Amino acid sequence: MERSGPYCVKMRASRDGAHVSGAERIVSAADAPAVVAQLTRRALGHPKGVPDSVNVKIESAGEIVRLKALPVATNATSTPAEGRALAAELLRGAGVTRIDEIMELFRETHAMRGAMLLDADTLERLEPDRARGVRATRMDDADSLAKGTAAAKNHFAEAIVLATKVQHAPGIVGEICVSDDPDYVTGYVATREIGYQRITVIKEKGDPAGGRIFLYRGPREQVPETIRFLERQSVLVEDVPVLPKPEGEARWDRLAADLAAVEAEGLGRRCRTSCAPTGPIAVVDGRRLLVLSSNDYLDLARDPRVTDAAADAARRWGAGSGGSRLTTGTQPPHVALEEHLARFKGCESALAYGTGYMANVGAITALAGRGDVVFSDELNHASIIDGCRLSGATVVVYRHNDMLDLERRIAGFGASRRRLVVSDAVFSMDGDMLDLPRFLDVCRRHDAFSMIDEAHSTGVLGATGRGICEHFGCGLPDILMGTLSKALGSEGGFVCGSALLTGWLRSRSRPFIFSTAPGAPAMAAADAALSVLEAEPWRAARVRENAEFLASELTRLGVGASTQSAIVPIRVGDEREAVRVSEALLAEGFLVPAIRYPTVARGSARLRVAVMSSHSREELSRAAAAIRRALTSRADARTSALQPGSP
Ligand code: WAQ
Ligand code: MG
Repeated sequence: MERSGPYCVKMRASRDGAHVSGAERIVSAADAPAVVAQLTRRALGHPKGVPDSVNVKIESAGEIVRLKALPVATNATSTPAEGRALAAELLRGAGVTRIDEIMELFRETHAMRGAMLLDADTLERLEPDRARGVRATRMDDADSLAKGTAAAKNHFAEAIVLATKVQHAPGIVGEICVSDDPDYVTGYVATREIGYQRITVIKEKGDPAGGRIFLYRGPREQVPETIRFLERQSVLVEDVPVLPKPEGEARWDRLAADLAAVEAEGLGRRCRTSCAPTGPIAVVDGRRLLVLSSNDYLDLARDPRVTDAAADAARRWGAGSGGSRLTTGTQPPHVALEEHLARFKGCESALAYGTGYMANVGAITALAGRGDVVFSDELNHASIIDGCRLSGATVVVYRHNDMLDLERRIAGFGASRRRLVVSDAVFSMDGDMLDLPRFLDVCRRHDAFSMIDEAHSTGVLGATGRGICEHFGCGLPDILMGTLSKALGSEGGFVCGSALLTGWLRSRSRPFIFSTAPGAPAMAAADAALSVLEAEPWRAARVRENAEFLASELTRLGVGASTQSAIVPIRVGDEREAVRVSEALLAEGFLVPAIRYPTVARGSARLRVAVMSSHSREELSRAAAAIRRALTSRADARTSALQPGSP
């Protein structure tokens, strides 16, 4: 049977041929990609400087010996002389006497990448290559994965692992170590008997000299075996103590460990900078990428009619609003946009918010409180979930788009409590559509407030892009929430409904009341985008046609895909696999982020492909082919685990 792992992963970063940083780990095959990513990040972000070359090597660990960490003690010294005197005293306990002469040899360890291997009694040097020295390698903290980068970055833990391995090498009777970091004045002495004895000050601050001396006692014939053990034997060290950091810094270590654990699961997030206007082309690290994940569905964010409106508004009304809507923040563009939104959606009134997230939280918390009940679809967006949680109401989650389940659950609560039912109109990570007519019917029959989130349906659904109500030709919900940040190419959110509803929100919705009003440029841009959409309703039809075309191309290629909106989800399942596929697509020039927990349930990671009205058929065909290739190329790219940004 084929054996896979464990593996030694070694990283070495250099600049102009000189060593900058290095690290090594012993990990399972499954963890190797994440560890490669972690070590690569460490190399690229090392405080000692930016490397021009990073080598990462993965080799089979072979047989592994497990050792218990040496016991650790910290000895506070206040001067280097005091530290060296203490080192001498500690080594004398191991029968090493010529300490002063040994300390003198640290003059020569400075340029060595490895340690000096010294006969403890004759002080004869035993390394085959004196310039390099002997390197202890193939070792790791047995729990390093669980401890994450905090442990990996920690000199202390690494030194204990090394010292433990060294003291178990045949013939070794002691070690003395001085860091080569000019700012790190702590060193240690180690023997099997006294363990790892830290010496807080063993050299002068600013002194770049440092090194390691391994002390050997035994027959010369045995030296090669000692070196083999140090350089070739894989060792995992158990129970490595956690660093006693300078007082008051443990909170950051714990946070770093928590973050590292998140990253090791394939759940780390990054932001990727695109140096291009919002639109179907992104420029990342100098490479042009076809964007297949934008919510700027109608390609309006860079439309000159929209950007001119924003620029004009900035010049006329200012960049920011200067206050809450209720104090000084309401300007004519706010009022104009709200009137336009209400007309567009066929409602009496509308209210703008700074973001869609705030609109959801603001509406739900204003309409439901302690004693009330909110019914929420299990796949609703995080901002709805957060609104429900913040409201303090009883939250009842019903099965996705299952109106029978909803009805059954509503019927279980008496009409004496205020009831609100909330659902996405188009579900953001699945792209499917709410059964709105039945949803409204259930709400009406049970006298419950109906609320829908039109973030992904405004500008996309309906003959003229007015959204899900236009699509179904049905009535309106009580509360219609939407965003200015997606198809409308601007930023912000809104709530539409009756004048009574917006009047209530104006007086009761905390995110509306207690945030600075969005700036006039964002309001004017959204207003202009609405006008573009009214003049060019073909954009909405085009985005749907594009999504259907992409889904049919994928299906033709054997990749399961369907859509009811601009969103075409492609299920992958495993988080790290989704990251890998996303990266493979990136390498081919397509920007499709991997969507992972907590955005979707664990184990249901996916690619969220979203099309724009301006994508060409040719671009979508190429994308479909690339997606297929990326999904089927799993073996080749397995070792790469850089994490793309994703919500
Ligand atoms: N094998 C043998 N020698 C090594 C190795 C190795 N794997 N790695 C480093 N050395 C030698 C090399 O000459 C370096 O210049 C020298 O050791 C010091 O290495 O708070 O940071 O990586 O308890 O600078 C010890 C105190 C810190 C930690 C040690 O060593 C604590 C440290 P550095
Ligand atoms: Mg160092």
